[in-house]
Amino acid sequence: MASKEEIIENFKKAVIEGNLEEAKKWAEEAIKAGLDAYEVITQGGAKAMEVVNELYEKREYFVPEVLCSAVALQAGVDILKPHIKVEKTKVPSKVILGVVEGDIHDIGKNLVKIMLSAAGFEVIDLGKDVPLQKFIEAIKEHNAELLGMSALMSTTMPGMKKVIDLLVQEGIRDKVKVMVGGGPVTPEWAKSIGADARPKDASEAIDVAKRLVEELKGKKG
Ligand code: B12
Repeated sequence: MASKEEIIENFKKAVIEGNLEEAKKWAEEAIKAGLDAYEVITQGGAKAMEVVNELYEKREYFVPEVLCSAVALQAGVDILKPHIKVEKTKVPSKVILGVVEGDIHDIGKNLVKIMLSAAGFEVIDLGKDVPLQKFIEAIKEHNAELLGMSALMSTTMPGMKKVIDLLVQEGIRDKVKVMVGGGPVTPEWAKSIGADARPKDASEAIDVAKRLVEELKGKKG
């Protein structure tokens, strides 16, 4: 049987090459070998996307190749996700999640959804390219405690600020905690737009979500 390192490396290679069948095969091997599913996703899948990005920036890869890698990663994640184990939250809450308008990069957002759901949060996923007003409507409709927004492009990031401004305008900013994330979103920028937190990845999002909900409930008494 292949070692842990070999399995992760082979999964990573399959994602870089956009090889769907190999990605599925090595995700299954990882399960059979009893590896930590989240570690395989991050050390294999997310690391692979960093390499894909380098190849894209060097103009060795173009959008179709990047898309094949994204599809291969997603297929692997689908196999691995039922095996992710995380500690459940003591304060189950509703989270509205989505990728802001103009942006269709949803791999990161989907990972955040998988992790928060595994931790016992009720995730209402609005998907990608979400019209900004829709975030506000969903928060009101579901009476959600948390909002998570994702943006992978510098051109779409400002949408997050618009949503936070809309929350203020609607008088509901103090009813919901806001987490933002995605490659170009820095903690400084998150702070500057009035977000409550910018977890660096899907795993950190769990602890941050738990803390924010506790803060919110504490405030409500
Ligand atoms: C895969 C990919 C694609 C795929 C997306 C497939 C999909 N279903 O998502 C495809 C091929 C479709 C694509 C298209 C395009 N892409 Co693209 N893409 C990428 C790439 C290589 C990887 C992104 C990724 O999936 N990473 C892996 C995941 C796991 O990481 P992540 O998304 O960062 O998420 C983690 C954290 O950020 C965080 N997180 C993310 N969201 C959230 C939300 C919350 C609430 C929290 C708490 C945390 C959190 O947790 C996640 C998991 O741990 C990036 C490169 C990069 N550096 O990001 C370019 C990149 C984002 N793309 C880029 C571009 C330019 C495009 C296109 C315009 C190309 C074109 N000419 O058509 C289009 C845009 C289409 C659109 N309107 O959105 C640029 C953006 C540049 C900019 N302006 O900022 C990048 C940076 C590439 C580059 N170096 O130029 N792309």
